[in-house]
Amino acid sequence: MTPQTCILIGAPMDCGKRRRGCLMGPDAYRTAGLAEALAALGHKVVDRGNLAPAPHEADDPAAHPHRLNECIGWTQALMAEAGRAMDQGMPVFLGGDHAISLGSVAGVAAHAARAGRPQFVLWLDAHADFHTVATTESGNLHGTPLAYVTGQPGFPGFPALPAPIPQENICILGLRSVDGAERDALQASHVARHDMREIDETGIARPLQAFLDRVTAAGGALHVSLDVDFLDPSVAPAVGTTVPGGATVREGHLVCEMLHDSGLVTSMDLVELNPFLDERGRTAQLMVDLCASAMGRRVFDRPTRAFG
Ligand code: 4U7
Ligand code: MN
Ligand code: MN
Ligand code: MN
Repeated sequence: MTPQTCILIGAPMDCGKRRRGCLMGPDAYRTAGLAEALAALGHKVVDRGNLAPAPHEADDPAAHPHRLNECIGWTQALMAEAGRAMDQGMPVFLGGDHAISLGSVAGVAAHAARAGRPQFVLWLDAHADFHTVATTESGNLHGTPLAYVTGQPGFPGFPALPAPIPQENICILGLRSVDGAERDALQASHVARHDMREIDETGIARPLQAFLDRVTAAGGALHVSLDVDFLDPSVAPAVGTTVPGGATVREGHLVCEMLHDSGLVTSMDLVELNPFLDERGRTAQLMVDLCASAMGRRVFDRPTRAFG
């Protein structure tokens, strides 16, 4: 395994939805031993502490969408930080709700474009997060980052995207809650999407390996965005948007182990953890363990890959 410089970036962003608590996420990952787990694998770990949003206009708490200006301020701060961190190592963005990815993904994509590399994104989530500010019914912007980073219109006030990500460079795994507007937009798109029914039928390794093979063939940079609700709520209860029928612990680890073996991952988000809803830290611990698998933790070395 190639040792990396892992740059932990706390993003205690809580404005992407109404239920509060994701602002405690970064400290829960620290408490669960994320830095120590990565260091034990031989990586250098730099904890940058927590970011704050760029200065922004105050939000009307009753406005739709919810806390738009604060989300824009966070997006600006995260985009800038993502570019800086990519120059120094592998950023691991510690959410915060999934609205952090408006900035983290836009920022790493801009960096990849400057380096002349195509950006790919693996989205591990029960939801598609493919609403625009115009289509979101809930007004919760944590349901919008994939539409923003692929350059869909309908994000007034957000930073212009220097490098929108081509739809065909996105793969969503774990889907089981998709709204009507998202379904229509996704079906008309080139986003690769695999719902839980398909994962039940084929296993999770097959669609993942097909995507990783495409990233390899393109020489791409790969950002992985792991939403807690990708996992089944019985094993990962600390999330506001639980949807039954999610990935098992082993499916989560297999994805992360395959990601490590691919050698493709250049940046990562851990999002939507709400420690206020956790049971004795078990969800925070599982997310740390999954991140460790993605960074090389394994039981045995494998001379040959079991799948592919
Ligand atoms: B998450 C939802 F209506 N689609 O728009 C919405 F179901 O980052 C949920 O994936 C969004 O957790 C979930 O509010 C956002 C809802
Ligand atoms: Mn650079
Ligand atoms: Mn999400
Ligand atoms: Mn989700």
